[in-house]
Amino acid sequence: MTRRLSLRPFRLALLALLALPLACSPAAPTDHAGHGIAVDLDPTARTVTLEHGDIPGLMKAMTMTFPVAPEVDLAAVEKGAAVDFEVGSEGSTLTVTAIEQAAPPTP
Ligand SMILES: [Cu+2]
Repeated sequence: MTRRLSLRPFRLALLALLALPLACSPAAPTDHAGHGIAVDLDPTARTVTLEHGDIPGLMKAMTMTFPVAPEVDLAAVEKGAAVDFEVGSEGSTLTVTAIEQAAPPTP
């Protein structure tokens, strides 16, 4: 009983240490790369609505609105443009951590 209680703070500290690198790194290994169309952009609310294809390991193709990370420059993306993006998770929230207009297809 006493022993289990004394281990608890240590275990919590260890968990916090393990979580730190994931929370701080912009290109964390939990980021998933996706491709789609930026059907809507809201620079004020800092959201982007993406009609995206399959994101392997994360979700199937769908249209959905994501919050955008503070470091992302939404002005670099035009509404309706084809985009490449990355989705990371901050806590339980999926967030776009990088987005850029896709290069036009080469003939
Ligand atoms: Cu989705």
